[in-house]
Amino acid sequence: RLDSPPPQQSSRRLVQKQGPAKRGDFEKAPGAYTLHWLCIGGMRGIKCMISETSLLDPMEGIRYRGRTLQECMDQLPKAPGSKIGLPEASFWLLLTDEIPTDAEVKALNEELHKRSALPADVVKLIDSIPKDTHPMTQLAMGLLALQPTSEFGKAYRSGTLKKSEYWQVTLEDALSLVAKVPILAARIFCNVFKDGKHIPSDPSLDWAGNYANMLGVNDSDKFKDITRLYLMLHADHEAGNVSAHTTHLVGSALSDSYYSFAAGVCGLAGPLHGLANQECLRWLKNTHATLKGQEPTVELLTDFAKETLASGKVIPGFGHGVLRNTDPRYTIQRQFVQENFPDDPLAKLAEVCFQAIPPVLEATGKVKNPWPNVDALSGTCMQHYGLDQEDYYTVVFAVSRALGCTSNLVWSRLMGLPIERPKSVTLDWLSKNVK
Ligand code: FCX
Repeated sequence: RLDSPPPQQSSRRLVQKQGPAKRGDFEKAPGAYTLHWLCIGGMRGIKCMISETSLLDPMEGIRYRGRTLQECMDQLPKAPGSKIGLPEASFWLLLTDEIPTDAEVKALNEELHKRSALPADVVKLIDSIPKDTHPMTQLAMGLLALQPTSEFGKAYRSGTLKKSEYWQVTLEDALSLVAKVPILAARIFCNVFKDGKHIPSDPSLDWAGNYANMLGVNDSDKFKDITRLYLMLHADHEAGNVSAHTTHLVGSALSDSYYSFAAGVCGLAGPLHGLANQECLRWLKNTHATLKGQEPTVELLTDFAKETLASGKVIPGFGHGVLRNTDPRYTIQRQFVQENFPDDPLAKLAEVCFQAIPPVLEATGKVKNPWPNVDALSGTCMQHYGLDQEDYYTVVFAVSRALGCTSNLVWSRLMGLPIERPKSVTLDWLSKNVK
């Protein structure tokens, strides 16, 4: 029975006591599971969606169209002098299952630049938002303000759009949304953190390099590179994560790409998902300040981690709903850190966290994956180059996630997927109907 759960226990822990509810075992022995677990366990492991663009393996991490992130890094076209696979090339890959040539990425970039201007009314709206509104709220508002530009919305309203043509106008929207989102995001940054001084878009730059440039915090090639890396690594993480799933769910009602991705962005703003990178840098900065110049050690960091757990909080940047290993996105960022700024104080601290935190989480006996995820380092990388306004970090994540979420919408329309409508039950139904 689920009645009167002790308040200190999560519903999942209570359910776990009742059956063999160990994640991953569902595939091996579905009959051994109770419906309790499926309904209350956050739907882990239930295969119920199609995502053509990427697939997440618990041990080796995400593959974009069958390619590991390292393979993407090696194979995707690069900006002159850079070693980072371009994120807009990964957009092409996610959409088409093909690695684009240099000429194709150049053409894509030209197309994106052509579509990138924000309508004057959207600029006016963004500029009028109070500066203390969280940047993610501003981003969601900006995306909704762009919704009237949706080609899908206009074509659907005209009454002449056939089902077989949905994907084409959705592709138009995907291209325009991806083109506009860095311009919108940079405008929000400069309004909030740069007294409204804006740097114009530079059509000679690639999609991510131009975004980095418009932020106006650092004009070095290294900052452009870390931005390219960030945007390439965060582009897609199959369809079950909150932002991708929300975008897909809302899109399944034939809401256009702007409505759908704005909803996904609201999900990304949650601290258990995209906001974890902001929370993680905050945690590192607080720990660094508390150390008052002492060299971080595994012993000290173990104590800090235990204190965080004891205060009832999660340790941001660690754990994952699917991964059961160190996130390869973390590993690739760590390599960048070690090649470029191993002596940065927060990078050194993050390195000690890598040793200290997993054993603390393992010792709880409940954390399925004690290893670091992408958020454990992404903020550390950005702050090194001067982007240290952690409230803004999830916006950078969102700019990247636009690539995967909009690609998925195009494929949902291509496959003619129906509206999503799973079944819910009540606690009373559960207690009466499960073994
Ligand atoms: N610190 C403390 N407790 C943690 C933890 C962490 N880093 N990770 C998991 N746990 C706890 C859970 O809160 C849960 O406790 P409960 O049963 O008392 O509710 C228990 O361990 C089992 O959770 P688990 O099955 O391992 O993990 P979930 O799939 O439920 O949750 C997230 C996965 C990512 C939400 C969880 O690990 C977490 O909160 N991590 C910290 C926040 C974070 O880094 N999020 C970013 C994830 C990712 F990269 C992204 O989506 O962007």
